[in-house]
Amino acid sequence: MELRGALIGCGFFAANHLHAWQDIPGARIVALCDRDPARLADYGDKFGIQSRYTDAADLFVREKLDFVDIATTAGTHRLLVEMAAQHRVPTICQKPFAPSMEDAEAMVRACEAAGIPLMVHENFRWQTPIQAVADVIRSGRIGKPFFARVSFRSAYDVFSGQPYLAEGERFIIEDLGIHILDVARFLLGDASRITARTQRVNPAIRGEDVATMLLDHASGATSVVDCSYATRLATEPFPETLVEVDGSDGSIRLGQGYQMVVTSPQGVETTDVAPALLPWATRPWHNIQESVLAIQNHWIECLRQRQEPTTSGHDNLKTFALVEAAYRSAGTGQTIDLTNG
Ligand code: NAD
Ligand code: 89V
Repeated sequence: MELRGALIGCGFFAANHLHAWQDIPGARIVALCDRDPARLADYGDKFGIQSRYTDAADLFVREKLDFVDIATTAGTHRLLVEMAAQHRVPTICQKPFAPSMEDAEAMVRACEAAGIPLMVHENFRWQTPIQAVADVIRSGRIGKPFFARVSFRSAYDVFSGQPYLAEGERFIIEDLGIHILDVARFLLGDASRITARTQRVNPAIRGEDVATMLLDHASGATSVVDCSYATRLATEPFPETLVEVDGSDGSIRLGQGYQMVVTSPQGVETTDVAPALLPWATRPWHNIQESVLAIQNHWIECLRQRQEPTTSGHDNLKTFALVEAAYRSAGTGQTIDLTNG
């Protein structure tokens, strides 16, 4: 049976969702919603979707849906997720999940009470190179990981496509660090403590554009998560996340250009873990674009198998708690303990 979805929020990033939905057999976006009629018309025409709404409340009343994909910015997530829960429509919500922990927890509660699945579109861990690193860790080839560095440093102009990123009081941890912290959790497990420092180098924006974070993981491992949009490099790496993992028996280095070097008792192996360039993708975004297809495929599989998505709302509360704690640490200079509430 074909699964019928609706997409809310026809902005900058939603084009990737819509392209990816077209590539997923057995699922179809049957309706679109955006409060901006021009954007609604543009995406409706481009993707051949005739059912269009400027008011999400109308969409939920009039459409018979198997899921909804919310691709608006964080300020509207709670309202829309609670609306979906009220209509018992399984929901995907873009990151950042919410502007506050209170909102994030309320959304998880609303979906649990309605008995519907909720997945946060936290796609970075679904990138091909990140999955490749996780596969090596899982294989046991490098032994027990005791250290990781997960690093995203760039000077790419993200503000031209997403002008709101220059306007918020918070920037890099909330928008980008959230992905990188999630990757650290994905690779090394949950964190118990975090220490963070932030800087603003670009005077034209309001929030911080550099963040350096130190995490203690429950496993005993330590990680450094560092993010910058103020780093000019010989070859611009956007949007590559670089990873180093040291284990008791070896190491992994995911370097720029999507090259992964694994050193283990079996020797040294270099693998090209570059993402595919999907027909609708454009460099340098293709790594992220491929992960959109991967996470949406995962959602459909989970819906069909009645399984909890790996980045469920419940799981994402832990990534969101790291974001909140990082800002608290940067503000106070203190290490924040995540184990006591
Ligand atoms: P955008 O501002 O370009 O688009 C948001 C759209 O939502 C706008 O067209 C707006 O009119 C519409 N909208 C807002 N409130 C609405 C409502 N109540 N009902 C209907 N429509 C509404 O934003 P964007 O850059 O596309 O980002 C959207 C989200 O995607 C953000 O949360 C952002 O952080 C996230 N994002 C994720 C990734 C990723 O890789 N996961 C990449 C980029 C952006
Ligand atoms: O993935 C994101 O959320 C984007 C970007 C990669 C530009 O930070 O906002």
